[in-house]
Amino acid sequence: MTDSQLTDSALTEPAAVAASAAAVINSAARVESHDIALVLGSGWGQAADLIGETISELPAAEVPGFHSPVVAGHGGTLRSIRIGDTGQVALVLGARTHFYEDRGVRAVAHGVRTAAAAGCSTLVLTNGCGGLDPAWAPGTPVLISDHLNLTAASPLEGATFVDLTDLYSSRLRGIAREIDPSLDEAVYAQFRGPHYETPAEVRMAGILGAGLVGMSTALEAIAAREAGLEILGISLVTNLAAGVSQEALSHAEVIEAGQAAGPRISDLLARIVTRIAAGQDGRDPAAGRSAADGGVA
Ligand code: 8IG
Repeated sequence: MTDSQLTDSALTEPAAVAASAAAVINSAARVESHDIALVLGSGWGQAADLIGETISELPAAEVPGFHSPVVAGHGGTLRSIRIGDTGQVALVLGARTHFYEDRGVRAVAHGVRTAAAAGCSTLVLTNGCGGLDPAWAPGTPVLISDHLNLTAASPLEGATFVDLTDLYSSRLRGIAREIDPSLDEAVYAQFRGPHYETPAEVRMAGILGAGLVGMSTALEAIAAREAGLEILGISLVTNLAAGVSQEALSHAEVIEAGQAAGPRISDLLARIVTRIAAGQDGRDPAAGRSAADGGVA
C-alpha cells in the first residue's frame, strides 16, 4: 500500500495510521514520547534551528501517512528536537498537507493526529497568510484568537460533536504575550484555495470578523482539539489580503516576505516554545487543559 492509500482508504483508521507514524518517530528519536508539536508554515521554516538540538530528522516520505510537500518554500521533514535544557522534546512537522492538494481531510489531519499519538499535549500551528489590517506590514506575526472554517469540510468523521470553545488557548496566547507584549491577535479565516481571494471575498471575511485569510490551520486545529491537544496559533502576515492594498499577490513575494521576517519570528517562536516547555516541566495539572476540565471529551 502506498502512503496516500494508507490515509485515504476507508478501511484504514486514521488513528491507526497516526499510531504507526508516531512509533516510527519516537523510535528514531529514541524517546518514549514527544511533548510539544510545531507545524511550520510559509515563512516559519528556520524556527526549528533555534529551539534546541536536533536528535533525529526523518524525510516525510519515510513515515507512514506522510508525503513530500508539493510547494516550493514548504519544508519536508519531521524533526525531533530537545528544547533547550527543559527536558522536553519538540516534534517539528515541516510537511503540512493542505486541503487544496485534494488528498482528503485525513491527510490534512494526519500530522496533528501523529503529534498526539507521539505523546504531545501542546500543538503550535503556524502559517503564512494575508492580513486585513493595513497596519500589519508584511512580516508581522499575529496570534490567532479564533477561526472561521470556510472550507465547508471537517476533519472529523461521523457524529463526532467536538466543542471548539477557546480552541486557540487563551492560556497559551497569554504566554506568547509575556514574550512579546506587542503581539496583536485576530480571527483567521481558512479558505480552500489554492487561488487567493478576490477583493470582494476579503471584504466578506472582514465583515464576518476575520483579520487573517489563509489556506491552512483551521481544519488541523479541529482535529487537534478532538485529539486533546492544547493549541497555540500564530500567523505570519506575508502580504496584505487582496484589495487591502493596490498590489497584486504573488507567491514569490510571499516567500520573500517570509524569508525577510525569518530571523525575528524564529526567535519569537523559539522563546515561546521554550517558555511553554519550561511551564510543562514541573507542570501544575490545574494550569492547563485536561479531560478533567470537561474541556476535551
Ligand atoms: I502566504 O492572502 C498567504 N497565504 N487565502 N490569502 C490566502 N492564503 C494566503 C495568503 C492570502 N497569503
